[in-house]
Amino acid sequence: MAAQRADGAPQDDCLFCKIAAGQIPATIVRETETTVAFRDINPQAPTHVLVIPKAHYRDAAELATAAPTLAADVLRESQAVADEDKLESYRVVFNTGSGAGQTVWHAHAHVLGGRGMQWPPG
Ligand code: IU
Repeated sequence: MAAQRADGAPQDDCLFCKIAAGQIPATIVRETETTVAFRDINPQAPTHVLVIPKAHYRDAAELATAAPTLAADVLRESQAVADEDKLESYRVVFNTGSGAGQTVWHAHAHVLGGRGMQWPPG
């Protein structure tokens, strides 16, 4: 049976869908018609903001395949967050899959900045 095509519909059991809908509080730093950016509850840098599409896609790969314009919105908003926090340089991370550390299955960009960064990341 073919996998069901991702359509961005909200998922009842998704925390980030609830944040996007305003049903769960978050420290929101930016909002557009298609995206929300909010501070991570467990920050790993002075700036640690998550940028999410309001529509539900399980990870960055699914988002990019099913809704490439929306994926571009997420990247554009990552730059806007960096501008707001006056970051000259910053890192954007999409943990994709549990082996890479993904724990929330709604696509999100981590925007990290305000301190020195190591390469390679851990
Ligand atoms: P990950 O890439 O899926 O591991 O990132 C999930 C992030 O979501 C992680 O950094 C958490 O601290 C963050 N987070 C949050 O900001 N608010 C929440 O209610 C929950 C997780 I659950």
